[in-house]
Amino acid sequence: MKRAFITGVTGQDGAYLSQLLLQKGYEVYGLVRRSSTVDVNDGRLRWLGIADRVKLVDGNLLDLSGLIRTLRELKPDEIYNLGAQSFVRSSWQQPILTSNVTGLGVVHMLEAIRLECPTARYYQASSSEMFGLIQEPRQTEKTPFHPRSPYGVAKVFGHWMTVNYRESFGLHASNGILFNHESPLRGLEFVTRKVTNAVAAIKLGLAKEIRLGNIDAQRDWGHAKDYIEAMWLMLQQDEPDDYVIATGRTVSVRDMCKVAFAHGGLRLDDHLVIDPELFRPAEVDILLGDSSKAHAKLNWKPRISMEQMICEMVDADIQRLKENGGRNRV
Ligand code: NDP
Ligand code: GDR
Repeated sequence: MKRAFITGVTGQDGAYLSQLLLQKGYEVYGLVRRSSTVDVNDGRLRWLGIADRVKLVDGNLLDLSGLIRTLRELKPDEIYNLGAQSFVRSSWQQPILTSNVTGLGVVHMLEAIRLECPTARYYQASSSEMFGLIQEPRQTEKTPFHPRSPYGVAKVFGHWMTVNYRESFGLHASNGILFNHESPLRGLEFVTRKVTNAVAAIKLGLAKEIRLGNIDAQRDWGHAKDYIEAMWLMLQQDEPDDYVIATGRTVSVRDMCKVAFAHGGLRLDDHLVIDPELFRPAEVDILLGDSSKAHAKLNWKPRISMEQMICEMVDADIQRLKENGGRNRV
């Protein structure tokens, strides 16, 4: 039985990846941060019905000694570093924390692996935010980076550290440069989920409006379930490498909203308020990925369209709001 260790196991991708690995017969361990509340933050794992099958380990990406001890004990075959301060907007509020967790946290993982399990295979969650102010209309593995937020800068650091440990120490370390991917388990602060949750709330009479920032921004949106398969595929290759994972189609926030509102039988213009407070100090205007390499080498292709995904998210939010008395917990 193969053993996997996932940081960020309580997040969107960590939950779906745990599910996939359990289906494949892996033993799955996940890192969780201590919190002062009684409940473990395992709502997503519970939503998928796998909370009792994932073994949670207390720790933090900021704590190198803990990571070393954990890897010494577990000796995992595969390690997926999904943990991060992942909300771009917060990274201007907390640039130092973001640099430490999202950037330096990667070096902590790489050092712990080098010391304790150098033959383990490592996945680093790189991001299309590294392209930022895009240098080419379609971004590939070769497109130069120009990050536009402290988050993007921290991801560039983690990306190159992963390349460096591969080249310096021969680690089987791969970067997945994933474009935006969403699902019913997406955090409520990200724009797709904010919109689908608002559509559900408006439809149920619990809210009247949604406040958004720059709705002209364009993103290449895919489904998390498709994207976590690419993570796993990267670690099954004989040689480590870096891959862009994207759908190859870009859609504005405005058009994504229209899909969500139409699915709820509502009109966006009746409920939208543009709030200047929600604009970012620097914006990533457009992203469009080219994942030809992943298609050729991993035989990976996305299956779920943006429209299917947004409708699934609206339906899930309506159901959850009904079940939870108007409050969404996952
Ligand atoms: P989420 O924000 O849903 O999850 C982030 C996870 O990181 C949570 O489990 C969180 O724990 C954990 N975490 C945060 N800080 C620490 C810390 N100091 N130590 C240990 N764990 C920590 O992110 P996603 O699942 O959406 O994304 C997964 C990864 O992929 C992230 O690295 C993200 O930056 C990256 N990425 C995501 C994309 C996307 O579109 N979703 C695209 C490209 C890259 P807790 O539950 O306690 O908060
Ligand atoms: P992003 O995702 O920054 O691309 O990072 P997010 O959904 O936060 O923003 C997408 C775009 O929508 C615009 N926008 C708003 N965004 C939010 N969150 N809330 C709003 O009210 C709003 N109004 C307009 C934003 O300005 C932006 O242009 C995500 C994260 O998952 C990262 O961790 C990951 O690396 C990248 O995707 C790829």
